[in-house]
Formats: sequence, C-alpha cells, structure tokens
Amino acid sequence: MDLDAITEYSALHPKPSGLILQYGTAGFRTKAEHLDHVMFRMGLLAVLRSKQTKSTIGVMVTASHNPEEDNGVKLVDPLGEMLAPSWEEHATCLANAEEQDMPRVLMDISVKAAVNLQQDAFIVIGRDTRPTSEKLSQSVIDGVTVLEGQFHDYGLVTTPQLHYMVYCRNTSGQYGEATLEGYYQKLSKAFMELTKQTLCSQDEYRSLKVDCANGIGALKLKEMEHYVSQGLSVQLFNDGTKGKLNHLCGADFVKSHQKPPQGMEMKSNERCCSFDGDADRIVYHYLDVDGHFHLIDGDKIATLISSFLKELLLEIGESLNIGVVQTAYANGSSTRYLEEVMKVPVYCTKTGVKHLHHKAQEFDIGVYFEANGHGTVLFSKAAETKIRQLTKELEDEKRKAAAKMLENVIDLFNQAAGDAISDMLVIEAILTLKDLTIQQWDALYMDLPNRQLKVKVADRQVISTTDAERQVVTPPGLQEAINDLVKKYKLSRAFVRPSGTEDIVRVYAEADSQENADSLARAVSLAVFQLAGGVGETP
Ligand code: 16G
Ligand code: MG
Repeated sequence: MDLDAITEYSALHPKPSGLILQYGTAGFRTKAEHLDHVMFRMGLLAVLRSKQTKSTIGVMVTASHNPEEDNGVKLVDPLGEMLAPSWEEHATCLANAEEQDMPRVLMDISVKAAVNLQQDAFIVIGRDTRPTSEKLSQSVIDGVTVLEGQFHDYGLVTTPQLHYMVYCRNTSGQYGEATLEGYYQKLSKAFMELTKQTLCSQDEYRSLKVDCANGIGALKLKEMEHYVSQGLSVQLFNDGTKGKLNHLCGADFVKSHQKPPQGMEMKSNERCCSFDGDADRIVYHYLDVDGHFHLIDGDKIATLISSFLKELLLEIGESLNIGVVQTAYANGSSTRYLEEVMKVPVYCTKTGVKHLHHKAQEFDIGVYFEANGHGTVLFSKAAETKIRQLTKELEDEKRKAAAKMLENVIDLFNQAAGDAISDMLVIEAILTLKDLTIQQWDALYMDLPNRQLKVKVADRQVISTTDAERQVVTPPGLQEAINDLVKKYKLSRAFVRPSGTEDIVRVYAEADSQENADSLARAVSLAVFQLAGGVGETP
C-alpha cells in the first residue's frame, strides 16, 4: 500500500472533523454534502474486500427512498449479498477515522482481515439518478484507483441490477451475462416463456401502470420495455422528467401513507404499482369502483407467489420444502393466511433485507418479502439442479410443464437481491397464468387495519429489542406498558424499534378497526416518549 499516495488523495476528499456516521441497515445514508469522504473511503475498502474474497465487489451509490437531497453508499458482497457484518464494522471505523488516522486504520483493517495485498482487485460501480450521485461515484473511483484496483463503472443502474452484475461476474457467467443487455435478455426470456403457456389473452390483463418514484426505475423500464412488449405493456408515471425523486410518490410513500402516488392517473380497478427510488421495492395498488384506495403490499405479494409455487410443486410431486420469511411488520392477517390456509411455514426475522435473505437460504425454496415491498425468492442449488433435471427427464406432459414453469421462475427472480422489475414480471406472469384480476388477488385475505408512527427521542439506542424486534428489552417497563395497551383492543399487536435509517423510533400497531389501530399506535408512542426519553412535542 502506498500510504503517501493515500494520504495525498484523501486530502482531496477530506472528512469534516467530528462527523460520525454508521454503516447501517442499508449502508451509509445521510445528506449528500456529508458523503464525499465516505465515498472515497468505501472505494478503498471495496478494494480490500475484493482482495480478501478474491472476487468482484460492488459499490452502489444511492439513498433508495430517501429525499433527493440525501445520498448513500453500500458495498455488495461476492454473491450479490449485503456486506458481511464484520466488514460493516470495518466500514464504520474507516468512515469515522479522522483525516490523519485514516491510512493507519486502513492498514489495521487489512491486517485484521488478513488481506493479501498482492492479490488483484476488481470493483463494479453503479449509481442512481440523484443529482449528486455522479460526482460521489467519481469519489468512489478515486478510492479504488489509489489502491490500484481495477473497476468497471456501470453508470446509471438500479440497485438490483448492480447486485446482478456482481453475482454474474463471480459465477463465471453461469448466472447470466454481466451486462444490462444480459439482464434484460435473461429476464424477458424467462417472462415470455412463462406467459406463453397461458390460454388467456385478454388485453386488459396485460397493461400495467407503473409509478417510478421519479427515479432510476423509469430509465431502466424504458430500456427493457421492448423486450417484453409482446407480453406486457407498461405505462410509466413519475418518470423523472418533471417531479422530484420520491416526493409524494414511490413505493415508500404509497405504503407508509396508504395513499395513491401523485402524478399518476388511476381509473377504477386498473392495476397499478409503485417502485422506490432505486427500484428494489415494489407495491401494487388500485382504486375500487367507489374510489377507495387498496394497497397490495409485500405480504400479499409473498402470498401470491408462494401459493403459485406451492401449486407447481404439488403438480411435479417433488418434496421440495418451501418457507416464507417475514418481519414484525407483516400484517397479522397475512401470517395467519399463510400458516392456516396455505399451510406454509412462516418465519420472522429482524428488519433489513440481509436478515430475511439469510433465513430464506435455509429452504429449498425461500420466499422472503418485507411488508414494504422488498423481497425475492431464493432457490437452493440442489432445488435448482433437481428442477432443471426434471424438465429434461419427466415424460408426463403436465408434470413436465410445471417443472418448466418452475425453471422459468428461477430465471425470472433476481436471486441476488429483491428487485422491483423482476418481481413485477413474476407477478404479472402469475396473474396472467391464473387469470386473476387485481381485486381477486387483493381478496385473498383482508389486511388488519394498522398504523405506523415515528417518535423522536434523545438517543434511540436506549431501545433494545429481542424476538425479531417484537419485544422490547430496554428501557425497563416499556414492554409491560405496551402489553397493557395491547390488551385493551381486539386482534391487536404492537411493537417498537429504533430505526436503522433515521434518527427516530418506529411504532407499529394493528387492531380490529382503523380507529383502534390509530389509537393504539398513539398510546404506544406516548409510552415510548415517556419511558425512552422523548424530545420535542409530546405525541
Ligand atoms: C432499509 C432496508 C430495508 C428496511 C429498511 C428499514 C435494505 C436493502 N434495506 O431500507 O430492508 O426495511 O431499511 O428502515 O436492507 P428502518 O430501520 O428505518 O425502519
Ligand atoms: Mg430501495
């Protein structure tokens, strides 16, 4: 390592002294103007991680659904996964080292992690459409270059597309070709093959309105449109030509406000969906004939997908196990429906994709979705091999067709990460194949009314939780208070957790009516405020 060169270049990306940031649930995320030094240092760190794993590592510059003024960065591990926990710590240390200490901290990391500095390094870089992203990704490149890493800059891509590139490059092309063309080809081929098996071809099923959150999803859907145009016509809204990124639109807005996005013309019973700012989340929605808004969130997406997969598994008659992974935010009705009606085992993990992803890897087929619309389906290597073998060997026509469909589903899901584009194509294919309208899908079960609130406290870390965030451990007395409040309502449930992305505590409540869910959420917020050091206005 040329420490002099590092010091010299680092001075061009100086750290504002005293600024402390943490590599959180989805990497570093804050106001864009505070991130230049973090980007440079993540370029350095990516090179060390690449040398250590002897693999290509990804660096994505995005702040997902955050406001346009924010930005962020996360590293993508060799199989398209989120960065390993021990390296999250290294990332935090490196980002927070004061200017003069930085080269030493970098050396320490390489010693601790036993990095062979002679090894080659290769980094792939991507960015979203934020006005600050281009310059910040240039700072990542500066970091990579100063440590003599090789790189490829994919420029504007969705977060899942960058995960896909990393996965392809580390599996010598077996998963797909590491280009945008390769991504579009792979997904569209699987989509067209899957849907061509259907007899129904009513046109109205094949058109979909997409709210792109004024983000990267719009650009990439435009590029992809013609690959799938024979099977699906998408109409794009909030494509970034007028509105502000994530402002009053996008998956996060629609889910948290339970309202239609602005800037989208919705007629009654039309199928609509919303992406978030970096296109790794998707939720569906529609207006009914009375003009009421209906949200179809990640839980209902997981239900649709797992019931489809379960039917196909029954058809081919193989004992491959399937499991659904959710978080505490999953609507109680969805969990009940999956367990009691569909007889599928359901597991709960902490919030954050890496936790769900990890759990889902325990099954032959692991379906994971957060209620906010982030998710995918993972097939174990053994399950994939078995299915591909069956499509070749089976003689029974019906069983063979089912195995073929499963094979298309494997190719259609982005198994490296939750992906709005890939999820959208899977959902559209299932709705077409099963001849389901959006209302019929919505009617699978009725969501319990729920409410999410935020509470400001002096230090959100005073709240610690257990049991996949469903129970509070500290501060003392808070869980008891929540228990007492929950007892006052029917079909009720509530939990609180410190946010991993904002300086607040999140409160979730559900109950038999919206009024009760609201009132429970308010009462729990007050308990948090009183017992966990609330600041500002009393909720
Ligand atoms: C991040 C996570 C998302 C999680 C959310 C929770 C990834 C890629 N994204 O966006 O999975 O639901 O944070 O935010 O892991 P919160 O901690 O502020 O509630
Ligand atoms: Mg996102």
